[in-house]
Amino acid sequence: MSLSGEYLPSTSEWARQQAETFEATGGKESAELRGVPIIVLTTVGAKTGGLRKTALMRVEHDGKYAVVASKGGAPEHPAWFYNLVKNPCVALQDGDVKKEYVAHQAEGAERDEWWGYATEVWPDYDEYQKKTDRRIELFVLEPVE
Ligand code: F42
Repeated sequence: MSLSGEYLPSTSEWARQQAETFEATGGKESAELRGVPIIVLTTVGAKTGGLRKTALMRVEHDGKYAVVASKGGAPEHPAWFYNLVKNPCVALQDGDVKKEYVAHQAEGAERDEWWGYATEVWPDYDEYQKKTDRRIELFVLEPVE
């Protein structure tokens, strides 16, 4: 199963730039945010059906990844959150490796475990959560065998 659809660039210039440069250079350029590694997640648009590419912090453990729908603590979820809810089949590029995963929203103990991995990598996630009443959602991505 490989994701198909027309690539629709993000309306956020800085994020679009980082995602496109990262992908085009096989993860060699624009690979970090403040010195912390990023990944690029490709999702299928919940409304457009187009392919959306989103730079996110790299949170990996035992071959699985988490993506955190923080959007800097904004009151609303990022748009890509809705894509994941509707279309859990995604692609994730880490360095020059791009693979397919199936995402699920983490709850309970799993969510606590992965929130720990995420804040180890990017402590600001805790600050973002303090900024908003919205529960910042976390998805765990399992590789498609
Ligand atoms: N954002 C995070 O939430 N978490 C992170 O860990 C994170 C890390 C990060 C690292 C580097 C970097 O450059 C950016 C980083 N960001 C991080 C920001 C991230 O890349 C996104 O810019 C941010 O999360 C906002 O995501 P967004 O999907 O809301 O993007 C906006 C700007 C956007 O592109 N909106 C589009 C638009 O046209 O307004 C719509 C995008 C979309 O997916 N639309 C769907 C569709 O069908 O095409 C519909 C979605 C719906 O509402 O149903």
